[in-house]
Amino acid sequence: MPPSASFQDLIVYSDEVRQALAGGRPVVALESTIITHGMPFPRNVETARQVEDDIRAEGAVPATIALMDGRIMIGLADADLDRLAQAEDVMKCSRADLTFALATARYGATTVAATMMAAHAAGLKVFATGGIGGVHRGAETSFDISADLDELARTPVCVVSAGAKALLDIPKTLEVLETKGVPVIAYGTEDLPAFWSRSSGLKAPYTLNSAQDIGALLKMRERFPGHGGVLIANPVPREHEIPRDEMTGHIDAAIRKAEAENVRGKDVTPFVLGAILDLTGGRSLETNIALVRNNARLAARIAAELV
Ligand code: PSU
Ligand code: MN
Repeated sequence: MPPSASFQDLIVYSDEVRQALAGGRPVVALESTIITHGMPFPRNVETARQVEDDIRAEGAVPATIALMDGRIMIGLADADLDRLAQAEDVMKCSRADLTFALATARYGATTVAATMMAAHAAGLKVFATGGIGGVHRGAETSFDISADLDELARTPVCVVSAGAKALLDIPKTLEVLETKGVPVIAYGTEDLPAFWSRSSGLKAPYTLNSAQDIGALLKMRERFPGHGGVLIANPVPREHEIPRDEMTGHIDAAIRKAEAENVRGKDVTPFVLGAILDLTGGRSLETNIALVRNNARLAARIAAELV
């Protein structure tokens, strides 16, 4: 995706991010759909600020990405973060929605896919999130496969996640990632993490045990023209995990509720996350916050390897 001059004109950097890039300091991209569609107010905005501070504490600079007034914001000022977290009608923007939101000057929260596009255009190489989208259960009839997977295949950004959200079909998600040439690396474990749980029950394709080793892999990828992204799966800290056998029932119930209410397309992930929040009595939110913070800290250390 060679960015055109006019596309670059749409990018607005925060002062903090502009100075970091000019000074060759590490920067970590952050998505905004997790703020607007993944967590309830006011925990969403509190978490967004906390995650930014976690990145600063590791010596890197956070760049929360969102679409506002026809511009691609790379780093949000405090007031803009507040506006986004509370605004009604924020669009959930994946690749298909990005230009629509910009052309109509709507508020747009970027998913993993759209955040990767924006991060790459802005010169950022490392991005921290919670869990990526993937192949939904029943995709063989619904065809519901997240655009995050295609973006990982085409856009050279390292995405630090806690794995694929356990509400997905994780074996099929892994198959698609392999087909599309995306390396999947578990951090410090042989098991593939499953978002709220430290293990999906599947072995991870690869394991690396340090930010330095991940940095070396990314530098190797850069030597190959047309290489795409890399997915890091970082298990949630043990004290915050909800074990897999405990999550299974909640996930099944949430998916049944989505089917009963005929939820479709891009509404599925936010709906199921909300239902799981209710079913776990709010515990899934605490786990979600802990894993995002954990991913942000690792992403900052990886970004430091690349400057
Ligand atoms: N992880 C979270 N909460 C979220 C998401 C991920 O902890 O809200 C969002 C991400 O933005 C991801 C999106 O890209 O859900 C996937 O949506 P879909 O399945 O519609 O592609
Ligand atoms: Mn989908």
